[in-house]
Amino acid sequence: MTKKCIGCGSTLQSEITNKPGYIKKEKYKDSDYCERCFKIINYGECDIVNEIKNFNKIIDKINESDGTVVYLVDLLNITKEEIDYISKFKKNVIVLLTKKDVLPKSVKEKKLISYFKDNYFNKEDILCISSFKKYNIDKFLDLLYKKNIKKIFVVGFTNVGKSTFINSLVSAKNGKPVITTSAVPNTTSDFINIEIGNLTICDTPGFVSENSIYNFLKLKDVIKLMPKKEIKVKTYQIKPDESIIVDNILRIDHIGNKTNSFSFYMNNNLPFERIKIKTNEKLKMLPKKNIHIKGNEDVVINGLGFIKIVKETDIVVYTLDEKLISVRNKMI
Ligand SMILES: Nc1nc2c(ncn2[C@@H]2O[C@H](COP(=O)(O)OP(=O)(O)OP(=O)(O)O)[C@@H](O)[C@H]2O)c(=O)[nH]1
Ligand SMILES: [Mg+2]
Repeated sequence: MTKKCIGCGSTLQSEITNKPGYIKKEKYKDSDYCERCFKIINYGECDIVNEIKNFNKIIDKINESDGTVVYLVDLLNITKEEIDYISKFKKNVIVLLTKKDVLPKSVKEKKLISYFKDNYFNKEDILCISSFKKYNIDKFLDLLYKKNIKKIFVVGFTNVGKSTFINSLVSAKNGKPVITTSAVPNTTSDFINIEIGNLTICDTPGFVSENSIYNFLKLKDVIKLMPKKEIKVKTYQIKPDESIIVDNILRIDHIGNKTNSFSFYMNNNLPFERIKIKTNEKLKMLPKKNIHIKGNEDVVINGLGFIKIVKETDIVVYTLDEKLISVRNKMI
């Protein structure tokens, strides 16, 4: 009989070391976890298992089953591509905006939800959550109860926090959380079914986008960039001939003609530097994009965070790849 890893859902196997589910032959009988999950749980590290997934197959499987889709979106990394995926599900969808704890406390849930509805997806059932702070976990369980929902599929792009959320649901019901969670892309590699009381929760492998920062940086550097605590917003009044450099991954040249306010929502530990455009060539070898800002917009750098710019102006953004850059109405 085949056995599954309780951490990532893959079928345990002792044949191919760099495929999901690998476990040494002698450990197969007594292990609940594959070697990769064991390394993540005990040492917080692992190699990325390269497995091209057929996401349409995953979506078809969910569409053919009974149950409600719970679609998770990381508040710090909302992308249009991600939102477009929601319409692939031909069933009821509840949207959860995750990792509320990394946004400043002053940002109200109501405001975030109406922003999301106005700009992305107008659905009734949207909640902000934080699995780390146990925020709205009970409210979500109440919602399921009120709607008489007995089975949910927790879906979304990789690293939005699906497995962490499921573990917090299990904990809220006094169960033992066992699913592996990590900043490694595709931590969950197959469907995992968990029963709590009369609710069945199905964890699913996250979708991976070609626009993801994982395609342009080493894993340890992506992890370094992820905000882990409440962001302390850095606001600069930038003159027309000035530029801001963030670590070795972002340069924004302000080429407008009036001083403007730039607020950076990013990991607190990142080093910032203000320079003169003309006399400093730093990071100019990176791919660049010229952007006209209409005012009250965010420039989003996928995987890094976003920059709110108050007044109309022109900027040049240098970063790892053009695909990471997008502009939207200001969120906050
Ligand atoms: N700040 C914060 N980080 C979180 C929260 N939930 C999850 N994370 C972090 O986000 C990363 C991804 O979490 P996972 O739960 O493994 O994400 P996933 O969506 O299951 O990812 P895949 O299995 O790869 O699809 C981990 O580093 C988590 O610690 C949260 O509520 N707040
Ligand atoms: Mg997962």
